[in-house]
Amino acid sequence: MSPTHRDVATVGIGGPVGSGKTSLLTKLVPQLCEAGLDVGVIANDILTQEDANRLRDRFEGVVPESLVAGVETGACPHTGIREDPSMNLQQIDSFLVEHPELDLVLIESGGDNLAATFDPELADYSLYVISVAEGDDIPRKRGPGVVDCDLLVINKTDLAPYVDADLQVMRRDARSVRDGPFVFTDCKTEDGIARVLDHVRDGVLFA
Ligand SMILES: Nc1nc2c(ncn2[C@@H]2O[C@H](COP(=O)(O)OP(=O)(O)O)[C@@H](O)[C@H]2O)c(=O)[nH]1
Ligand SMILES: [Mg+2]
Repeated sequence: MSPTHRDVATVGIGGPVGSGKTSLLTKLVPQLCEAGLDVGVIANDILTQEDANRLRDRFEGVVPESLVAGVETGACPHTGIREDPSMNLQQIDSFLVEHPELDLVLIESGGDNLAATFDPELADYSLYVISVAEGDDIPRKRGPGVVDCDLLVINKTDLAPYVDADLQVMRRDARSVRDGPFVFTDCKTEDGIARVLDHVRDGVLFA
């Protein structure tokens, strides 16, 4: 029987616009491929292929072009990952026509608030990416994305001194609002990326 989206592991990457979701993808995907996995990537965008095109350029020689897709949600991208994930699920099915060996699909979706959560049918494991530059009070605002994701990623730690963000406060608040893990990252130096990869591997591939 031909494989369907149910046979492929999926990781959702949500978070506010500009927090570093695409940057994180560009760090994670090559390492997952290096580990021998066949990986596909979907970027949810309202009306454009902007993110998908950027990812295709970045992944040249790493991920086949036909495994990088933009899903144009035509509305708030959250709709496509939470209320009606069918476009994303269909995209995974289309990947499988040419690439039945596909192991894992990473799905990026941005939004302007803290509520972008993934339908569990679409994402087996979800990351939520915030940036220290949005203010160190973000974790304690208890947005559903921050609280409910499988792994909270607090990115751009390099910018903390320039925006008066107190990482100790963010650590304390992340601990208090979440039961699950969180990781501080700096996508420029790749600090913390290995820990994100460990969580993804444990959460999805060996679950
Ligand atoms: N200084 C710094 N800049 C970052 C970091 N991660 C991402 N950026 C920058 O932040 C901007 C938005 O990143 P992007 O990955 O496109 O965010 P997205 O909208 O969440 O996909 C880009 O200019 C990135 O180069 C980081 O850890 N540190
Ligand atoms: Mg992006």
